Amino acid sequence: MKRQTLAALIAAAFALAACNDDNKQAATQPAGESSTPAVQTASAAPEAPAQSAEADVPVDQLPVIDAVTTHAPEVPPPVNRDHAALVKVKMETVEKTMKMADGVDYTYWTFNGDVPGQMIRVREGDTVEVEFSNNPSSTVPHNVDFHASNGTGGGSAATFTAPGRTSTFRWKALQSGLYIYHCAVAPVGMHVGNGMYGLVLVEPKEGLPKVDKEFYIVQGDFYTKGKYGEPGHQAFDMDKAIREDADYVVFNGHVGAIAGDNALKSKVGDKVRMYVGNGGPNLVSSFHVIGEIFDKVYVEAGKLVNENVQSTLIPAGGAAIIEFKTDIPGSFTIVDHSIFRAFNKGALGQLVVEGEDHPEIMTKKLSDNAYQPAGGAATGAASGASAPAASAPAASAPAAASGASAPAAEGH
Ligand SMILES: [Cu+2]
Repeated sequence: MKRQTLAALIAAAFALAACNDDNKQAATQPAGESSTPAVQTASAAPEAPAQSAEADVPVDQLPVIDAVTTHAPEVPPPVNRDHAALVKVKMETVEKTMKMADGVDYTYWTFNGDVPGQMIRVREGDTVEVEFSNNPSSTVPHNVDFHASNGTGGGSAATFTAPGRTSTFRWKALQSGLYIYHCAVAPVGMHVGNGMYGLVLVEPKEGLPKVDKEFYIVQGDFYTKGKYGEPGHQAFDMDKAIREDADYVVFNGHVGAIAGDNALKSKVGDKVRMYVGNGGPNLVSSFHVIGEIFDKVYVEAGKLVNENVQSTLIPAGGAAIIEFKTDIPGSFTIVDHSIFRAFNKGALGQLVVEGEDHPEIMTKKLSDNAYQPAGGAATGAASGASAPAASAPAASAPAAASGASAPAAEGH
């Protein structure tokens, strides 16, 4: 079954690659909606043409903006516009050897030099012009499929680009949401499995509510010849990938990318928004922050909002927008709650929250005494030496360094 699927994908990708005249420019389509005035003040963007409605502004009359793109975990600033624009985005595919974990190197295939690729933020109704370059040092062609677009292959035929070439194409952001983009050159699973994915946020016309902190996180699974933590340069293992037998499951491409010195940071009382994607190629994420309840989840990054969520599913090739207020200080461990992935395969990060303590929300341990079952003698010795380690913060030991024997001390 998997092999049949792979064969179908390969066939589809070749068909797309051969179909270069399929490059329809969705920009000519009418937006079909009147504008909703934004509450924000105007940005430094060029003045929009005077208009009472946004529909039917020809693409050559749109103001032109160079996209502000960011490497994870940074998020581009809010769009702050009340009109459509032609947003120019530069993407470069680079094959690059980087650290997967301590002592472990891997030759990633990247958009703009890291995994995930840079985050792109546009507004519903914008036309996005992509200048897509494949670095001359690349060994294979690459392309990009924008899940945020409507059109055959998400632009994969239009952007199919040999090493040392540059392609451009345009697509119109018809629908708001948070969307994966990924390479779709055959074998697709290998390109995605080597790290070729990132996120596009298409803000609704009225913008998103203001928050204090925003973070960009993408989970991915990796398949290496050696097992987890085996030192040296590790090659991609196609057989393990087909079996979905991941050696590494990580946030932002590398073990420890958002843990330890790289932990995410906020303050008590902050409203935090996480833009979380899952590049796959195979595994569905049970995304969870230990010690936090998600106040809001934009389910599958669409318009459905769920509240008071503990863990949210993020499909491979999908995303979620997660919001919560930080109530008390501490280190909040970010995991895929398919929990061996967190403590044995790398899917572990931290949000470190600083500020005033609030013991009315959660106390520290108030007492630790010998346990005396009803009618029985006291068991256990004096407190202290026998105290369990379970209260130690899990955050102190990212799986990055400690490998397969990562600690069990984890409090929910
Ligand atoms: Cu590729």
